[in-house]
Order: sequence, then C-alpha cells, then structure tokens
Amino acid sequence: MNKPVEASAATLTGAEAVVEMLKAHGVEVIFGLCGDTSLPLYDALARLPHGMKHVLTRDERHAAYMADGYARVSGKVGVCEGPSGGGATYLLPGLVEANESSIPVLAINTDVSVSSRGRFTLTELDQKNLMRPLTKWNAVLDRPADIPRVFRKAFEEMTTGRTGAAHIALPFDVQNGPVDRSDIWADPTLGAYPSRRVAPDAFYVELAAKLIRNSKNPVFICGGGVVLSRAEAELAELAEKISAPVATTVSGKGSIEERCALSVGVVGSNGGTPETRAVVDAADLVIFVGCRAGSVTTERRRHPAPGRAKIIHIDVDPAVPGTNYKVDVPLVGDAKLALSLLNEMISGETQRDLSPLEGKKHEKFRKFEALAASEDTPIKPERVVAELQKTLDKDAIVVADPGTPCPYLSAYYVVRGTGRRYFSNRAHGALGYSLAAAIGAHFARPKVKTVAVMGDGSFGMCVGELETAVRLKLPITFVVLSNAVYGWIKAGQKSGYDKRYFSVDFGVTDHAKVADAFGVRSWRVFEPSQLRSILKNAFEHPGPSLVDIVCQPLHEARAPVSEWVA
Ligand SMILES: Cc1ncc(C[n+]2csc(CCOP(=O)(O)OP(=O)(O)O)c2C)c(N)n1
Repeated sequence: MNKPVEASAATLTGAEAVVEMLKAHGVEVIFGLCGDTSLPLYDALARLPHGMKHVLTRDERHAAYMADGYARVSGKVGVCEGPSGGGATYLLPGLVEANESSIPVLAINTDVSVSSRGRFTLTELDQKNLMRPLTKWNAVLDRPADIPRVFRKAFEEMTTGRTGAAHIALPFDVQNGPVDRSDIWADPTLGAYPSRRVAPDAFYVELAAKLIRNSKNPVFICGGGVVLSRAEAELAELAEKISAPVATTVSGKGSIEERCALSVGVVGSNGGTPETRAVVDAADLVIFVGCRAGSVTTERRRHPAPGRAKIIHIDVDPAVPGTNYKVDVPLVGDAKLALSLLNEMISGETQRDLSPLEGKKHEKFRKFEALAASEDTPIKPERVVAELQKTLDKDAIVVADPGTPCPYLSAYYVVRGTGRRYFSNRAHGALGYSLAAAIGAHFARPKVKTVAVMGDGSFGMCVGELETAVRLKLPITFVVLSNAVYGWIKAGQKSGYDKRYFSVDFGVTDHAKVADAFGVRSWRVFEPSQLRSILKNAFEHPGPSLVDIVCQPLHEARAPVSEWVA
C-alpha cells in the first residue's frame, strides 16, 4: 500500500498539489497514459473534486499531440502526462513539435523516486537533459515544496514571449511528500496565451510606417504568430488600409479570410504554387509577421530573393528578425500590438490595382479545378480537396498530416473565416500527427466538426488512437488518402533521382476494415462520383467515422509536386 504523507489542514501531498496547481491555472483537460511512477498522481486525480477531464490515450506521443491540437484551437495551455522511461521518450516527439511551433504544451512526466536515483532503477533516465534542448523550459522536481513555484514558472514560460512547451519531471516520492497549502496559488491568466503582451519600440514602429508609406508593392507574409497572437483583425485593418496582398505560411492559414480580395493563399515549397510565388516576387516591401522566414516558406531564401525587396520583420522572438534576411526594420513584440501601433501611425487609405493578384489566383484555381473535376481513378488529390471544401461547414477544423494532405489542402482548401480552422505539424512534419491532434482540437471546440486528413503512411503511425476515439464516442472524421506508398518521398525520387525508386512502396491495406474492427463507422471509396455522399454521411455520423479513399499516388500527380519537393 502506498503511504503518502497525511494531508492535513495545513498540508497536502505533492500529487494533490499538482492537481490543485493545474486547476488554479484553468486547465480543463489532461491527455495521458498511466505508469508505475504516476500512481500517486492518478490517485489524486481520482480523489479530488477538480472538474478536469482525463483522457486516457494509447501512447504518450499521441497524448502530446492531443495536448498540442487542444492548445492550438483553445488558446489555452495543453497538458499531457506520462510515466518515466518509455513514457518520457514517447512524450518527446509531441513536445518538440509543439515547442518548435510555439504551442504551449506542458508535459508532466512522472519519474523514479529521488531516493532511487543512480541505482540502476528500472525506467530511470536523465529527463532533464533529454528534454532540455527540446522544450522552452524544463525542471526536475527534487522536493515537494517546490511544486507550486515550479508549476507557476512553467505556465509563465509557456505563455509569455515566444510561447512554447515545458516539461516537468515529477518523481514518485515527491508526489507523496508534503506541500504547504498556503503556497497553492496562481495567476490564472497564465493558463492562456499570449499572456503578457509586449509592444515593439516606438522608434522602429515609426520607421516601419515610413517604409510602408513609401512602398509601391507591399506584401505581407504571415506565419503562425498572427493566429497565436489573435491579431487577425489588426492585420486585416492594416492590409486593407494599404491595399496590400496577404500571403501566409501553412501555419499562418487563418490569419486572413482566404475568400477576401487581399488574400494570396499559402506560399513556399509545401502548399505554395508558381502563382503565389509570383506575388511575393513582385513585392518591393515584404512584411513578415509572426513568421520565421524558414526554408519552406521562402523556398530556401529564394522567394523573396535577398536584397530585392525591403524587409519589415515583426516577431515576438528577438532572435527571428535578421536570421534569414537582412532586415530593414525589426519590430520585436507581440503581433497584435505591433500591427495596431502601425494602424495608429498609418492614416488614410491607399488604393492599389489588385487585378494582377486576382489574375494569379484565378490562374491557380483554374488549373486546380480542371483536375478537381476529374472522374479518373484512382481519385486525384485535387478531387478530394474540392469535395471536402464543398461538404464541410466553414467552422469545421481540418488537421492535415504531411505527405499528400498538407501541400494539397494548404494550397487549395480555402479557409472561410479567421482563426484556427486548419493546421498541420509544420515544425517537424512527423507522420501520424493529425489523428491525435484532431482529438485534442475536438476537446477545445466540441461543437464544430473536426476532420483529420492523413496518408496511409501516417495511418500506420497513429491507428491505435482509433480506440480512444471510439471509447470516448468522438464525432471526428478521419480521412485516409490510400496509395500504398510513401508518396512524397517517391515524388522526390522521381523529380530529383531520375525515377530510381527505392524502398518507398508498401502493401495495400483496407483501412475501412481496420477502422471497422475498432468500432469506427467506415467507408472505402474508389470512385470520385461516390465521394461527396460518402463524406456527407461520414460527417453526419454522431460517432467516429473514417473514409478510406483510394487515391492517385503523389509521384504520378501533376507537375507542382516537383516544385513542392524542395
Ligand atoms: C515520422 C516521419 N518519418 C518519416 C518522414 C518523412 N516523410 C515525409 S512525407 C513521407 C511520405 C508520406 O507517406 P504517406 O503518409 O503515405 O503520404 P503520401 O505522401 O503517400 O501521400 C515520409 C516518409 C516523416 N515526415 N515523418
């Protein structure tokens, strides 16, 4: 029998303190998987009246992805937990994705007792050093008394400045020791992000306003920072005032209503097209907002071409402006505050001829629609995107895995409205993210339809969580684009290695049958003409549903794939 310290009027156990600290920061849901070292924590969760939901997952990687999806959609910190050893190494992929994507995710990683350290204890590993380079902040607790302070610090780190992930190692005996009740307090505003906005230097704001006033052809390139900062209204106001096109990265989708005249769509080597690239190339001023100007967005610093356009770079992280481009004006601060200061400085309206932009968009979608209308089998990815667009409500949340889903949906799925309605794991692009992230997203916005779109390579890496969706009766639809190949890589072998295909093909699986065995309502589609009604049925199904679409392999798809594979 476990013997924790007796809770009293003055003290509670470490495990109870953890639960109280999460509650005090406004946590609503915890995603995780049990283990020996987590038993006191689970017991505290079972006993205390905290009101938080615990979602049992089928592996810790997906617990972290669920916390990530939840955080992206809710605007709050996502919390996951797992045990020592394998739990730590399995939490890691989700934590690093969240951190690099600036998503506040807290991992509570239980650990062997402090008193057992260094004795070849089963599952012992150096969690501090394992997680240090992968998280924004991490700590290993050695004493129960430190729990309240360490949790306050974790929430502050996750939601201020460049937001990111935190990791706390919670040893077994620390969970059983005493914590002073009077130390259980928190600033609940640190449970949501961004919690403490910082404005850029007024001097630089003035310089930026001057550059904008003098530019002939400004263009915005927005990264995930606009949606993270909820700066969509300020961005629209400024873009409309100066009549500037707004392009986004994959993570920046949702910065602007994509049906509006100023929206360019996605740029870069994963979802950009020659037409969106041309809009960037025509600019004499590029305003990066909440965007790292990384290899995918800028096609390895070729678009915009260095030195061709002036650069204003707005980012909350001082390390970002100037890293990939020589910046004319760095605006270091929160995107919402930076854009509203620029709005104050720039009065009046500038009218610009938007017909070139309109022409480019028309050209892009003309090519797309011709392919989307195809009745060919296997079904073309363009057809799948078009049918999703037609059948999904504008408030639906779409999560895309790498492979075929991310570039095609990023390019052609038009986000109606602003905010987080579409996302993918663009930091590391690990296959198998979307299924779990969609589960997290559902907990953040349960009233809207959530759809995960994955390749069959991804399906193989996440299928176990179908059980979680069935157990919790979640009305999420999983769409699998089946082509029995790691298609994105095969496309790279086609375009860059003279079709020397090597070890990229795998066997055909009937994913609908697999899903059916889990208890998921499922369909397998071969004919384009069946797609719409089957997708509709799947979306209307009150529980989990899966549509397995036998799809054209990426290496056989049309030319832009070779442009996408950078
Ligand atoms: C965990 C992981 N391993 C390897 C890769 C490299 N990778 C990128 S795309 C891709 C192929 C994706 O295959 P699939 O999910 O079947 O989609 P398709 O490209 O065929 O549409 C691979 C292997 C990755 N992104 N993530």
